[in-house]
Amino acid sequence: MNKIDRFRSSLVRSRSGFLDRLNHLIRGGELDFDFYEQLEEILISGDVGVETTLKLVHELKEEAIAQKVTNRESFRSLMIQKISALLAAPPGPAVPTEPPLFILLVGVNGSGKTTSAAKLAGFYKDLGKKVIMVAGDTFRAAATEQLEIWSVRAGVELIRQHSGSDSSALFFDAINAAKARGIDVVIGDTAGRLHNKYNLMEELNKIYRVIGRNLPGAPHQVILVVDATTGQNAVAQARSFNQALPLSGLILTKLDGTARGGIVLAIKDLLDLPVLYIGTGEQLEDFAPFDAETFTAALFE
Ligand SMILES: Nc1nc2c(ncn2[C@@H]2O[C@H](COP(=O)(O)OP(=O)(O)OP(=O)(O)O)[C@@H](O)[C@H]2O)c(=O)[nH]1
Ligand SMILES: [Mg+2]
Repeated sequence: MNKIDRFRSSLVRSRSGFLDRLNHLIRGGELDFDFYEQLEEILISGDVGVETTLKLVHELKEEAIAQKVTNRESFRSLMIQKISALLAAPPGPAVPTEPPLFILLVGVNGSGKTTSAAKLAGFYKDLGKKVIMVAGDTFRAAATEQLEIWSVRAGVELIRQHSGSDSSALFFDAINAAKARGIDVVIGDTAGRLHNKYNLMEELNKIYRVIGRNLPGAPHQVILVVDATTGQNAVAQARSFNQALPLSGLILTKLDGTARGGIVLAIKDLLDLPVLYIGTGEQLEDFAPFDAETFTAALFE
């Protein structure tokens, strides 16, 4: 299966939930009061969130009137355009004038950071880049072991230290190693942390500053790894992490395990943070860059 097929098949599960209801609703009929009520209810049930849903439906309603759209078939096209435009992300990461490109992964416990670090490493390796991963989760010995196993699978070198060492110091050293060896992309894993724990968020900010001190402009991309099954709490996570250090966007994991997925719309709408990649399983290949058009098309297939 290629990436798009895999993505589609993972969405099949989503389809049995709110997407089926959505597609059923917009298949035919009039645009009456009842229709808009149901549309709102379905979107909210799909994790789009109350605020974004109300705004989206209101705007769609206005556009339908302005464009004299009176049936659900034409409304469907309007909706596809609207969602695709809302989700459109700026093109790729800001590539530094000189390598390495430094990507830092952050997120709450168990969201999929370590797995995503390996997937991302594999992704860049496939593009022909020289990649290293950094085992920045120095809290737990098991975390480094886990990334070690992934680094073997991905065929990518790992920079590690004994557990309990300082994460910022490790990143600092990793940058020196990357410069010395002509590495193109450095991918940093970090320890999971709850977004409402002040000290842990402060530590993340310190890591961010130390990286920037050794490599001006870095980290070039700070990606929040979010479990798609978390639902609306993902918005709160994104907001808090974005206050600790400036996020570039998200990796949305475990899309294979949710019947919803509308959280993508909420986060982009409320925080203007794009989804950059999606995770659709536990293997290295279960990963793809997020593409707004493909995603939207798959929703309304
Ligand atoms: N189904 C599915 N499982 C995933 C995906 N991504 C990660 N997982 C699983 O989620 C669990 C946690 O993944 P990790 O990568 O260890 O998460 P983490 O954020 O590094 O966790 P901590 O370091 O403990 O904070 C593992 O069992 C992974 O196999 C995904 O896209 N789909
Ligand atoms: Mg981890």
